Amino acid sequence: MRFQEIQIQFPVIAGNLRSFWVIASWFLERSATGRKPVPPGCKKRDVPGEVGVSKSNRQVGGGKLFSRLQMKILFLNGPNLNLLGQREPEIYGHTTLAGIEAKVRERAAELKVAVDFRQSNLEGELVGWIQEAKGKFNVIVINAAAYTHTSVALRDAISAVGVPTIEIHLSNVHAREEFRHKSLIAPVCLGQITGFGQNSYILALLASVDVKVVGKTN
Ligand code: CA2
Repeated sequence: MRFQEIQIQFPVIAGNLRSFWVIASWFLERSATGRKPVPPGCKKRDVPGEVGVSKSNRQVGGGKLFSRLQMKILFLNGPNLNLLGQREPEIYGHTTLAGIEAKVRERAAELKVAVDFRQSNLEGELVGWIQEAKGKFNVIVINAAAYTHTSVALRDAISAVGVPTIEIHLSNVHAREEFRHKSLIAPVCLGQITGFGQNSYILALLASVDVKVVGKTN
């Protein structure tokens, strides 16, 4: 190759090298972070998986970024809900808690969100799970069962961690005994879904996916 030819070829070679480097660094960033980086020439809002999630919602706890694909919802169930389907079907239906969990997981898979589903008869264990949710879950959905009406500890935990929380009930607590009308956790929750049987869980899942306003993000 003569000197003149090299001079002509150089911009072409340099251009190809630049393109190669842009593509290579996109792949490197993707494998290092496990997330899809913004493709060259695209704006951040064009990236699939970022759609529909506000900045505040992605920035939950510990500076971690969550995309819609990675959204995590913690379902907590309080005392005696492990007995569902075995007693009082006229109030709570015939479905077991495992049956409800299966329905929630099915719908969550369609919505491409991750769920964790837990039950405890112990107030302290529920408090512990709420505390640990900070930075790990975007939303908590809680059927606190009888603790709804009695537990200052649950209310304080929900208030302290600042993870958006939705209160749910299978039965319509407002149509039952007066002591069930009062919820100690309602004032620190985003909202309450009550009286739709197992659909209360599905409605809460749908509401969770659209939660955009996040209080504290530490
Ligand atoms: O309607 C709900 O989801 C409740 O949270 C259920 C609680 C009750 O204390 C709340 O007022 C409303 C009771 C959960 C106990 O579930 C049982 C299931 C089968 C048999 C006995 C209790």
